[in-house]
Amino acid sequence: MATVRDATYDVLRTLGMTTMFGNPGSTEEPFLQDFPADFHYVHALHEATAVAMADGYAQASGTPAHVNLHTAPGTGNGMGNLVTAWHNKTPLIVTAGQQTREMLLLEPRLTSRRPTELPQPYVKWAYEPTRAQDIPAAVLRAYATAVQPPAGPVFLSLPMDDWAQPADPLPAPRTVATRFAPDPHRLDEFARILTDSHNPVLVYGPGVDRSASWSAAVALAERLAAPVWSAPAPERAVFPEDHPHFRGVLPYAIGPLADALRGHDTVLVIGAPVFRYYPHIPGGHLPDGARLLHVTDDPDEAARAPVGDSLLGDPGLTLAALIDLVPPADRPPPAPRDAPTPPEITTPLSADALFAGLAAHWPADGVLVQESPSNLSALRRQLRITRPASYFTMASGGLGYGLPAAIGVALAERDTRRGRPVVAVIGDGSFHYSVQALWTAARLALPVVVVVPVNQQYAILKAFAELKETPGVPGLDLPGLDIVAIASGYGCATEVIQTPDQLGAALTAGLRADRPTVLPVPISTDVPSIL
Ligand SMILES: Cc1ncc(C[n+]2csc(CCOP(=O)(O)OP(=O)(O)O)c2C)c(N)n1
Repeated sequence: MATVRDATYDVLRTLGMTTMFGNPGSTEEPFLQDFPADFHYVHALHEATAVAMADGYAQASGTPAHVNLHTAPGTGNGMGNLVTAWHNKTPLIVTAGQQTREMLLLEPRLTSRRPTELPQPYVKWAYEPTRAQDIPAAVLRAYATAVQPPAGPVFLSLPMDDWAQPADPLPAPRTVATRFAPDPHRLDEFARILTDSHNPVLVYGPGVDRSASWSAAVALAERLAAPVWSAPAPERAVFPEDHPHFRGVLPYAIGPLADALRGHDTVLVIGAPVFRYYPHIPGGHLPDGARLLHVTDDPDEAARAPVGDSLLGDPGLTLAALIDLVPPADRPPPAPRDAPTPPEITTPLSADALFAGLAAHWPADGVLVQESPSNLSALRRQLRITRPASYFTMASGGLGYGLPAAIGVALAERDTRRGRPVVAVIGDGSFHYSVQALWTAARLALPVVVVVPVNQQYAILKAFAELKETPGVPGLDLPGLDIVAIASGYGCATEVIQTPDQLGAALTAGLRADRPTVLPVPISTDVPSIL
């Protein structure tokens, strides 16, 4: 007779979810027993790593991913990257074990006390099935919830004595749509406002990349002869950054962002919140005389925008519809940006010189995953992303995402047979939050290259303290960390890099290797400004 366990694996097969990221515990063992040969268990040494690897895998493969965590403590360990998955809008099914139903009343060791509350508010749905027989259908419902807009993580708490129970007949497979079109009347209004504008500007957000609509984004910009900004602090790149219309990434503070948009009468934001700010620098949200139009597939994002008029719709479908509705503008296109200035080569290297070196040796189809807080401006200034789905970082501000996410991306590149090279740039502080991910990469023989700019400090926090005039904060320096020893301990190739040429050679070798490569690069300890 089929068990709940058999039926659940069948449902996961039907959904194409045969890769499972996790870290096992006793409450998961009855589910994981006799692990089916057609499934791949990706063993993470810590739950933060499991969640972020799954997130990277889901984003790069374009399909939801499954993470299996250990009851309350494992869910707790995974929580930081669950916050990130929520902000990243990554569809994840997170399952966690639960103690035996027969003992739950007396709360034995490893009981998750209020399992559906624990991951809140960073899941779209959290459920512990009332009956063991409901697990397979709950997985189907979890999937449908995770993939519908706005996509995001969902959570199931699964008691360990449910798996051997006899199953009900398998639930009927069903599908749901993952995009919806904008209201045509409101879209007409938006198109009319854009057509009547004298100097519109486009602000594209990660939703444009998630909906695979770079070509429509370019077509609308060219039709409107409008400059294009990336929305602030984006978790994905949104537009070819070598296109003459591209202006860069907007600053993530109220006043400076409005200053960057000065002179425009209409600001069209597609696929982003209005706006993702970080330090509080007061001012108007928009320059005087500007009107904001907002397109998002997230009703909450539409509701919390402080200014502008919103329209719900998939970014790609909305872009395609707008292109048909606006006539070509009768004005000259914006002038291209200046090329980045070649930085001076110093010892140690400046962040700009390091990233110019990286750009000089960048593989054409390379994928960049970054978590390099204070050096992000230098990285984005020197290395321009020119292809879709090739830049990933966390939307949340929570560290410990980038390194494991890069490994999830690299695994997806292998599993989809696309095989793009993956390079992570991870600050020497950020490196340590989920560092065990390196072991998984080594076990999987993934040729990820991790470049670590070493400034031996939490530089961005020093910059923030300067901006906010809060001197004397402890815990901002990082002396005495031996990245080479740590990386080799986890099974990686590793080498300290001093010059751009050395970096080029190590990058080429690392991307051809049969294991990960970690390249610490000592850089200047100057603290860049926060904006
Ligand atoms: C989980 C988590 N803990 C702490 C922080 C606070 N924080 C933000 S940036 C940062 C320092 C990052 O250091 P590093 O990666 O070396 O980058 P740098 O600022 O030096 O460029 C810290 C600790 C955070 N964002 N997330």
